Amino acid sequence: ADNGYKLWLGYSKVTGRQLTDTYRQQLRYLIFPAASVQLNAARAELLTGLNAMLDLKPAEVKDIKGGQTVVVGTPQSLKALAITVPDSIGKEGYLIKKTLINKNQCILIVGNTDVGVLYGVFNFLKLIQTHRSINELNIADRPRLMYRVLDHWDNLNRTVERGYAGSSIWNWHKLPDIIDQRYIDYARANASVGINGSVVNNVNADALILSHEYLLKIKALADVFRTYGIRIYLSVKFSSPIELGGLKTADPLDPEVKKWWADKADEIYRYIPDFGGFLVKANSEGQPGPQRYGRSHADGANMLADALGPHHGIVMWRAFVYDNKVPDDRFKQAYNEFKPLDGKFEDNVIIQVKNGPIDFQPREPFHPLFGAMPNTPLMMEFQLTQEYLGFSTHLVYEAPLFAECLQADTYRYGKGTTVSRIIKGDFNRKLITGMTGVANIGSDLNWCGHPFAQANWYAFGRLAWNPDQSPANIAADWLRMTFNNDESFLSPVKKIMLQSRENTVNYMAPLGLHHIMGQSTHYGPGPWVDNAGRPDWNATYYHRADSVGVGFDRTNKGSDALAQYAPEVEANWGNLKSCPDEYLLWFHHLSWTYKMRSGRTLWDDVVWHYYAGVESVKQMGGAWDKLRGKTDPERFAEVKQLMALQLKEATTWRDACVLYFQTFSKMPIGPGYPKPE
Ligand code: GCW
Repeated sequence: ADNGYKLWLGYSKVTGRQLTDTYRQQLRYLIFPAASVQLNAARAELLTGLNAMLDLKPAEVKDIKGGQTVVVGTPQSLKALAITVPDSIGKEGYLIKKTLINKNQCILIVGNTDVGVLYGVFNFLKLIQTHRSINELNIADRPRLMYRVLDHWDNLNRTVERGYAGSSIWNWHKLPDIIDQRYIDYARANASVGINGSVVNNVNADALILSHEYLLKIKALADVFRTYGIRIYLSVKFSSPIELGGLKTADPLDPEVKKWWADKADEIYRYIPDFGGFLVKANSEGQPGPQRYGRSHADGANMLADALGPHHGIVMWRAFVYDNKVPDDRFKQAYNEFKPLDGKFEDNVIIQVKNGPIDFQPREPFHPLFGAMPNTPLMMEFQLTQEYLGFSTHLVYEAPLFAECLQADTYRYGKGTTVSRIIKGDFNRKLITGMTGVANIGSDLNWCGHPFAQANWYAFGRLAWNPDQSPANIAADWLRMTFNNDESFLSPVKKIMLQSRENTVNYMAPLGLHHIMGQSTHYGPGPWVDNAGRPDWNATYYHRADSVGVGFDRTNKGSDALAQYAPEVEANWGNLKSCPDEYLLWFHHLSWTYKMRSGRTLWDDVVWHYYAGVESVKQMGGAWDKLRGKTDPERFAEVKQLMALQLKEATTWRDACVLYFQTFSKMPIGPGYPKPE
């Protein structure tokens, strides 16, 4: 076993004589003229995959003779065959189709562009990896979002902020001379799910990244990524003109500052003609920004957009802003600052909004900015690295969390205005679109620390390609490609994955509790944190437990954050009769004796959820134990150990939280529950 290094591209041998034969029969000849680097990469991938899975080397031919030919390319690369590709699949889409050419049975894998072909090849390989039939094929697919980007919070000293999978995969010391095979495999994995952008450095950016020396290193990475259709982006520090350029100010309206950025952009594009653009965290958590000069986010973003615009680069400007000097509910700040700027951003600016209003908690309501800025492109920001989900020791499949947000109804243009439709630009076709995921990748042999954390990288790519896919289908594909196609393995493990996020919500922060984790590490429980240095880092700020009850009143009797949503959403979550249990304590302060839908008191329900969470981790461990022998012994043992550790930690979460909240409720832990350990 490769211990997970090959991710979902392990291309394990297809077993079963019948299946192998039907594949082999249909893949005897190959027409794949490859004049570009991307087509070459696609061709190499196809040959590697077929060889590994089927021991097959299709005979490469120039024209169709013997039938059973796979024909791969674009209308240009396949000129001699006069292939047409519909415009409807766009620049990055592909077609996989069974067809007759000169009366011969062929499988066509075609796109309008080389990168479309690359995506087509990966998806064709996926059919074989997942043991699907290729007897009848008629697949047309295209990405629904334009920018599908991974954000690495990687520092230049190779530490990774909130990274739990070793150190940074970028070896800045050895770049640009040494191209690690990891860079290539990283790019392959991304391309296989359609990710087309990578921000390689931390949003808490170092100005050094824009120095000449680093730009040469960036160029070396860009050259690798390009082969796989991936553009490189950089996080930039707003004060770079001061730190790097020696200017006195970074005021976005200052002509010298503008010129400095424009010159810098010109320099970057000299090395990297397809450079993607900048990601900016400004005026947030101590980062410099335009507000330091009395300017707005729009002033700052537009200045950078002007520098990149002539080169077709974009600015991804983050809406993750909050400030302890603003006395209002932290929940409300991003909306308050950005909503008034709707329509004021240049066309090549996209605002990156975290899925929820606070910070990647185990469960958050969708961010109120989604749907509230009709004239501004909003890019979804999800977090793949499990900062608040047990790092890389807890098994948490995040696709259900992502889908919950994407399918949430904002009601901004009537019922059915899901977050997904907002970010796809359904209501304003002129907007650029995108989704980003904070990467969970590091130098660990298995890339992501936990074998199952790879699924979060995979699922992110799939949802960025098409946000409406089902977490269950994505999990099934990932399992088949990463482990095997054995139903007796797949069905219990898929069940484990699909339940895993709710389990973790239960033992960490059920019923809408949020931000009750340990201070600064964000790992274990810390509902008692109340002297973190600023109020909005205290757990007590969020749960507001007292002798009467618990929860944050965000109705119009409290902080009124609910008013930032459409009236239907406000009414739904603001009313105790309709507010789902999952969001209850996000929006309401309720007495410990409040009668829940379950019939239990709120206190008993809190206890019930914490215990149920731990119980489900126990069950998950039991289910995994039964699968010994159904996968390689290395990963089996690794996951088994991780689950045992997760159980210990879930128990700690449960006991700490239950005992802490009990100091307020002063109510007993009901009969039937084991004593906290
Ligand atoms: O989730 C929080 C993290 C910070 C992070 C910040 C952000 C990169 O705790 O470590 O900084 O959000 O998203 O900018």
